[in-house]
Amino acid sequence: MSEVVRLERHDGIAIVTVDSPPVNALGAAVRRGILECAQTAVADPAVKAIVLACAGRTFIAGADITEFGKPTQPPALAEVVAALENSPKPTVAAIHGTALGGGLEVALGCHFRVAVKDARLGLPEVKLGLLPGAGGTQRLPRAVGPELAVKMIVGGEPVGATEALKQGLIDAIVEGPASGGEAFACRVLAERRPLRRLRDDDSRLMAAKANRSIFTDAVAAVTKRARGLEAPFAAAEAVGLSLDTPFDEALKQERELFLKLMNGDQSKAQRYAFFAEREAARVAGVPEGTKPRKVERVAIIGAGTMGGGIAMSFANAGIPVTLIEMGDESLKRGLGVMRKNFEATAARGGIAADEPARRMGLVTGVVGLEHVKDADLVIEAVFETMAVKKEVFATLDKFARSGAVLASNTSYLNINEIASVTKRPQDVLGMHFFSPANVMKLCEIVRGAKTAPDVLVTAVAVARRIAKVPVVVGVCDGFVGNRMLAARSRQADKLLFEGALPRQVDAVATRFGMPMGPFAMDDLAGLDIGWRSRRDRGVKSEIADALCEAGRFGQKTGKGYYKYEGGSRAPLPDPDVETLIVDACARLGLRRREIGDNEILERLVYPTVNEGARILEEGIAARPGDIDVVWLYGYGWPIYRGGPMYYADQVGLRHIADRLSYYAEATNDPSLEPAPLLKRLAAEGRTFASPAAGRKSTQTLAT
Ligand code: 3H9
Repeated sequence: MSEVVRLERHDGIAIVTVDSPPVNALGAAVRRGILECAQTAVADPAVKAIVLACAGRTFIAGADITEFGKPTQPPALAEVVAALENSPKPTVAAIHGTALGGGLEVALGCHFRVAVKDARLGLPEVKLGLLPGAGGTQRLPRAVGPELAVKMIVGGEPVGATEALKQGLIDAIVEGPASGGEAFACRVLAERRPLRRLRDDDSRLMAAKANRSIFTDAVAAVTKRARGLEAPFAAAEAVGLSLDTPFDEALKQERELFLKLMNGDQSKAQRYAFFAEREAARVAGVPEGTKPRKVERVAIIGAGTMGGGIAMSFANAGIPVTLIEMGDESLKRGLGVMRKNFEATAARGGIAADEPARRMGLVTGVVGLEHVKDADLVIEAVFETMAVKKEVFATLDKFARSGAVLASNTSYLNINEIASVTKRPQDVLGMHFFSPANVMKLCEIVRGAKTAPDVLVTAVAVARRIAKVPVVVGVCDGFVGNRMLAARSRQADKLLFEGALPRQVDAVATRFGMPMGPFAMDDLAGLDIGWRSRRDRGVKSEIADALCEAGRFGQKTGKGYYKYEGGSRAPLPDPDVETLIVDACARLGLRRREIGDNEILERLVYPTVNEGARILEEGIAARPGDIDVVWLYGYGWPIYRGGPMYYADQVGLRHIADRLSYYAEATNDPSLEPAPLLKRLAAEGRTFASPAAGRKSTQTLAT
C-alpha cells in the first residue's frame, strides 16, 4: 500500500486514511493511494462499506498546488472521484478541519459525507485564479442547488458544518471523524440506504432549470465585485453547465475551462501570491526553533481610529483586550465608534445580531497607562509624533511587566529611537497596521536594531492569530509600503503639474486594478495631514496647498481633489479643481501637455518598483515576495498581477530600467534613475525572483 494512504478493516468497514502532512493535499501519491485502496476495498468480499478519512489537522485541503504547471502524473483526480462514486459499496467521506477544493470534490464523489462540528467545507479555487476542475462545478449544484453552489464557488468562501448539514452538503454531524464515519457507514448498511450518486441526481437543479433567472440572479450577485478577474466568470459559466449540459460533457468542458485558467497569467500570479504570503510568515535571520512568548493579555494604548480598529481585530478573533486612553471623554468616544462599527457590520449581515455585544464584551476600556501592568503585549497607537511616542514608551517602561512585548503602531517613525527611551529595547518593535485596521489584513512588523528574535516571532504569531498577514520589515522612513507609496505619490503630483488631471491619473490606476487611484486615496486619508507636515518642514506644493487653503481637506469636508455629494464616498470630478490646477501651473509658468495613459501607468508603477528595488538592496525587506505581500494586503494591488515586484518581473526589468532612465531625463527627475539593483539585474537579464546573488542579504534585515 501507499506510504501516504493506508487501508484498515474494522468488521466489514474499510477505513482509507490519507496521511500526508501538512494538509493532505492531493499530490500524485495521495491520488494513487486513494484509488488503490478504494479498488482493493471494492474487490474484497469482506468489505461492505468504505470510509475515507484523514490523519493530522485536516481533511484533504485540495489539489497539490505545487504540481500545477508541471506534467501531470496519473491517476487524474477525476478518476479518483469517479472510482469512489462508482463503487458498488457505500462510500462515506469523514471530514474534519477543512475539506477544500479537490478535497471537497473527492468528498462529493462519495455517496455520503459526515463532518465534525467545527469542520469547514468549500471550493476556494477562484482565490487561486482557478475553478474546481474535478467535477465540483457539477456535483456541488446537485448537492446544494445551483444558487448556493455558485455563491460558494464564485465567492470561494467555505461554509461551516452546521450550514452544510442544513443545505444538504453533508448527511450528519459526528463526534470524531473516523469513528463517526464508521458508525454512519454501519447505519447506511443496516438501513440499506440507496447509494446517492450526485452525478445521477438532478432533483436540486429542477427549480433553476424551470426558471433560469434563479441562477442568473445568483451569478450577478456574486460576480459584482470580480472586476478584472477571469476565474469568477469562468466558474459561473461552468456551474451554469449543470443546468443544460449532460453530466459527462459538462465535466469535459469544466476541465477545459480549468486548464485554460491554470495556464493563464492570472492564476500563475495568484498561486505565486499564495506562497509568497506563507513565505512572508517565515522570519528571515531568526535562529531555527525560536519560540514565541506567551500572549494572553493585550493592551492597546489610544482609542482613536487606529487603536479602536486594532482592538476590534482582537475582539473579532475572540481575544480580550484592554483599551487605554488618557481621558474619560476620548475613551467613551472611541468605544462608541467601535460599537457603531460592529453594529453596522451586523446590520449589513456581516456578523450575527448578538455579535456586537459579545465582541464589545471582550474590550475593557480604562483610563491611565498604569493599566498596562498585566499585559503580555502592549500596542501603542497614539499621535504620530516622535515626542509623544517617546513619552508613552518611557512611561510604559515603568509600568509594563518584565518580558512584555512593547509595540508601536507608527507608520513612519524610527523604532530604534522609540526603543532607546526604554531600558528594554530588545522587547520593542513596530506593529504597523493599515487603516481601517479592523478590515485591512496587512501588518508590517518592524524589526528594530535590538529587537530580540523571540519578540519578532511573537509579533508574527499574534498578527496571524488575529487574521492579519504579517510581513517583517526593517527600519526606514515609511518602512516598505509607505516608502514605496511616497515614490508613487511624487510622480502622481508631478503629472498634475505637467498636464494630467486627477481623474485621468486615477482612472489609469483603477483600470490597472487598484481599488482607487492616488488622488481618491489622498482624499480618503485627508489632505490636511500632508499640508500640516509640509508647513512644519517649510515645503510647498502649489496644488495640494491651494486645495487646503480653499478648505478642501478631502472626503471629511466633502471636497478635495474631487467633490463628494449626499454623504457618498464616490469621487466626482470637480471643474473648480481643474481650474485650480490649470491656474497653479500658469502661476508657475509651466506649459501643460497632453499625457497619454501609458505614460501615466508607467510613471505610477515603475517608480514604485524602483523604490522596491532600493528597499530590497538595503535589506529593508528580505524577499521580493514580502514587498508584494505588503502591496497586496496593504494597498489592494490586484491579486491577479501578483504584486509590484512580480509584475515587474513579468514586464521585464530591462524594459523598466530603460523607461525609468528615459523619464529621469525627460522630466529632469534624478529620483527616477534606476536603482543599482534594478540596473544590475536588468543588465544581467535576470528578475527579482531569480536567486538573490548581488543583494545585500536575504538572511538578515536592515534595522
Ligand atoms: C484545487 O483543489 C483544484 C481542484 O479543484 C482541481 C484539480 C484538478 N497544496 O496555509 P497554511 C501548504 S486547487 C500544496 O500555512 P493554515 C502551505 O503552503 C486547491 N500545499 O496553514 C503551507 O506550507 P509551508 C484548493 C499546500 O493552517 C502548509 O501547507 N485548495 C496547500 O493556516 C500550511 O498551510 C485551496 O485553495 C495545497 N493545496 O491553513 C486551499 N494548501 O508550511 C489552500 C496548503 O511550507 N490552503 N499548503 O508554508 C489553505 O487555504 C490553507 O493552507 C488551509 C490551512 C486552510 C488548508
